[in-house]
Amino acid sequence: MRPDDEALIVIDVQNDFCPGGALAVAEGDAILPEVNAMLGQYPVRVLTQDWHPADHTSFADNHPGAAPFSVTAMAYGPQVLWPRHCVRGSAGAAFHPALKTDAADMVIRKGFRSQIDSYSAFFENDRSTPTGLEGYLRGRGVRRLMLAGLATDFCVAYSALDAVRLGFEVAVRLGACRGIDLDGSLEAACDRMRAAGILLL
Ligand code: VGL
Ligand code: ZN
Repeated sequence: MRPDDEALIVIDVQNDFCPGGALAVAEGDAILPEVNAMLGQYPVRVLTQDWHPADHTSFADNHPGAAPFSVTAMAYGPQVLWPRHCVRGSAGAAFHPALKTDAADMVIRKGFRSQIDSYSAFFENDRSTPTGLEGYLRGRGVRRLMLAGLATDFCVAYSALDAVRLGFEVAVRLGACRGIDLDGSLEAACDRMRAAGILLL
């Protein structure tokens, strides 16, 4: 077992991000054996779940004429318009059936406000509205984080970057992550994480 002050954060291992899902990440389900093994090794285990209302503004089909994967300007900055995914309560929003969810201490849902997306497990995309995860981790005495999940270049990277900004020591297990890679976003995200002092393993 890892030291008491370490937490594993498993990002968005949901059906819609796995092959066959609405926003499938290539080989998204290939990370399951490693993620499940890691869930047995950390004293604090958190799962995140992308959880959108049907009228969420990150869905391209809520913007007449907009193409999926195009970028629009929101009050809080640029926002990619995604195919409709992870609608709360839908089969696509459920965790992948092979994920060992019983091992989790905490499940945090994000992206539940219609007007703002939330890639990060810590803050919504305005980078200031908290999800509450920081308080949970500090309350349990956590100082170091290991991240894994989907997608490397969006929810994993945003979570990792927010976590270092909050003062946590952060590592990402790249073998237990897969990326979307929109216009080179995977390499850009890895560069930003490295520059921020995040250990990419
Ligand atoms: C994600 C795009 C939209 C992710 C979530 O989990 O990386 N990406 N919503
Ligand atoms: Zn989403």
